[in-house]
Amino acid sequence: MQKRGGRGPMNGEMMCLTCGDVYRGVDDLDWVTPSGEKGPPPPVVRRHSDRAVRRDWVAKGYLPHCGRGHLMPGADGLGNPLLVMSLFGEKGAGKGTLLRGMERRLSSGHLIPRGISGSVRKDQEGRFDREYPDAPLESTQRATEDKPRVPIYFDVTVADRLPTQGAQTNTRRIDLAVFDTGWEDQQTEAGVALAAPFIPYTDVIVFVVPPASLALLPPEIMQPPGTVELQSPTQTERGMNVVVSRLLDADHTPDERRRRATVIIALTKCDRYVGIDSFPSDLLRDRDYGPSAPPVGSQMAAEQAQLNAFVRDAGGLQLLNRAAQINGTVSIHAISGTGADDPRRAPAPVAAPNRSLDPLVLGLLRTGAWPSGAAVTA
Ligand SMILES: Nc1nc2c(ncn2[C@@H]2O[C@H](COP(=O)(O)OP(=O)(O)OP(=O)(O)O)[C@@H](O)[C@H]2O)c(=O)[nH]1
Ligand SMILES: [Mg+2]
Ligand SMILES: [Zn+2]
Repeated sequence: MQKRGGRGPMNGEMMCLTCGDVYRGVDDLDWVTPSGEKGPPPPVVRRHSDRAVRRDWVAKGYLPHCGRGHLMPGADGLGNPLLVMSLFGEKGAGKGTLLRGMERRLSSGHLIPRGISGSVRKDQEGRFDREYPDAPLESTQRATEDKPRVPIYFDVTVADRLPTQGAQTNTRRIDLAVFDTGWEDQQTEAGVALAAPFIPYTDVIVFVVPPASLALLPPEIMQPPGTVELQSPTQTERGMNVVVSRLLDADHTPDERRRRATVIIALTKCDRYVGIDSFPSDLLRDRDYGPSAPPVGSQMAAEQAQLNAFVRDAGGLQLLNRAAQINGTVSIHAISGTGADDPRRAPAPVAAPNRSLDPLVLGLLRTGAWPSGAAVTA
């Protein structure tokens, strides 16, 4: 979790996560409204009378941009902590539907009983509606070195206690930046540094692994009749290798990596596993976020042994080992019902779309941004 903006090489510096350019402070960024009107950097409040100036500035809706015009985090110039989440995975793996599922459930208040709320940042709503409509998703546009990926920003608010605890709650605001990478970002190791400078600065690394990436599953589950899956186990592993080597090459000590990144394998399209004995069928039900449910961290921890065995049996040991090279710990999550085999149809009836919140929730938990998540049993 980063104090403000992308973490630069020196304290207090900000990096544009899209192009990698580093800035010394908010005064060095370009502040521009969504309609293109340029303005001053956020005014500092020293005296009472400065408050009105600041209110006017906020009302204008200036957004920070790097010198190349890439949108940067921190809409209100207040320097909320930044959580960066990146989804990696092959074409058609289910990244977009996972992100859409997360957004729908976050913004409709699924996590409010646990003290978390949020939605796509105001200026991102139009873009999000275009790229992630309720209709079948288009394949996400590939990023290139000339046109690197700009993340989608969310506003997230986290309370330090559960609403049921009665006592006064303090809330903190977090800027969430999500990179939906598209498979292209991982094509070559040389290209990846240019097209995806954000990789080493990612707090929550999500490898999206669909059935077609798991070689020992029955063929009709990897690829049900009538579907065309573009993923393959070797290609998935290759993509993961590129991301992992980029992380290991980056200028972090192993200790920094351990402290920083939450590494997740998100198994997608798990509704296909409904008849497989070794798949824990409990995970095909929505996660319980109700006030009397066990702490979410304990729920997730309790699922790991079975999921680990399932992934091994299904031929995914290499993927587990590779992901574990980042910092020794991988958390596996089962997501189903965010889409359907035939995208024109409704998702499978046996499905747990609210598990698309898992990467965000685990990321908040691991960074310590969500104190109430770990400690509290309601
Ligand atoms: N059965 C099933 N299919 C799903 C699920 N989630 C997604 N799909 C299907 O998987 C296909 C690809 O989903 P996307 O989310 O567009 O995949 P992507 O990783 O964003 O792909 P690119 O943008 O091309 O990189 C679509 O046809 C979805 O309907 C699921 O939970 N279950
Ligand atoms: Mg996509
Ligand atoms: Zn930039």
